[in-house]
Amino acid sequence: MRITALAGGVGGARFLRGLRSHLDGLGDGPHELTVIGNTGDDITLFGLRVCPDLDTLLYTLGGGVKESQGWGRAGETHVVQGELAAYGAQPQWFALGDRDFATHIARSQWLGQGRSLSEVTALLAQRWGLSEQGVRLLPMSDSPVETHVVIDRGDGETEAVHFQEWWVRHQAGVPAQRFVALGMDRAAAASGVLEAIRGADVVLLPPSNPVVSIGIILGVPGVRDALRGTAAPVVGVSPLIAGAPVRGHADACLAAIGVEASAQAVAGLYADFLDGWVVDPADAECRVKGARLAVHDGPLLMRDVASAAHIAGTALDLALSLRS
Ligand code: FO1
Repeated sequence: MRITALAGGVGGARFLRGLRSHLDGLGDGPHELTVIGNTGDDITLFGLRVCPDLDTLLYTLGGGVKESQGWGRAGETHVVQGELAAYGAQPQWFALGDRDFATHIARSQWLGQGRSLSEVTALLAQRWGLSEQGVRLLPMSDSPVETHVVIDRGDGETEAVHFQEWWVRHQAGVPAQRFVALGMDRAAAASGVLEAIRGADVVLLPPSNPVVSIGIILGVPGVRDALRGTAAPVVGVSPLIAGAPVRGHADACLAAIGVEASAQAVAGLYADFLDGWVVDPADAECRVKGARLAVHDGPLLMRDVASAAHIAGTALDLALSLRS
């Protein structure tokens, strides 16, 4: 079975690790999983290109992630960061560990040699054994797209800051007026992205942030049309439970675009292509025009691989029921 997923950071990575586990349990492989990763979070720091969502997907699927925080490397140290701070090098609000730095150095070296982000991502994925798992990780685009956030400075002025500064330095605590995906007007879908959507047997939307992760991928030219046109059922998993995000600041992001923080409202953002929607029992009364609802038979919380696998199984079963 060819499965394609659009994914952001921690929620997307944990869901896909669960999906891999669920597919292994089915024992009827091989299944090809193509993951289209959000690159709107990407940022250049200390002259290095950092791709937080792609790295979170690599580390989580590859078994190297720091489990308690969902991003960054397990067993990490921060010697280099301490030395940078000693020199007063900025910024210091974004934690970069020594092992993580190697990823950014390798990526920046290969990009500097003229390789595309897709090629670089494939090289990094080799080290993490993704192809052995039948997983192909594609950036949504090979040209740079950066999400910036227009915030109120408080003195009546507005200011645009990089998404990571809003997300990490301000912890999304400063009201966001709107999000701007810089570079999207010049971005083309990376090779294989649109084909992976059109040629899939199933398309899944993990419980990633609907505004700054899934929403950014949907902004890549051709992606939304491919989702509308694919013969594959498109099934998503709600990132909200009873109006609250499972983690992160999805509610602050939804408020910024004037959308209610509910499972129903998020499904409404995908209404033009969504065929199925998986919700927590607390949201059983959710109604989505044109999409079939599956109420998960337990909390929609991915506490561990097993619970993520169970949720992925619910989403996959809903998709397969929509195919037949
Ligand atoms: N998130 C934080 O809350 N604080 C950090 O200092 C931080 C550093 C960081 C470094 C590398 C990386 O790949 C991710 C990092 N994240 C950090 C997470 C990141 O901001 C978010 O996971 C995504 O960008 C949003 O999905």
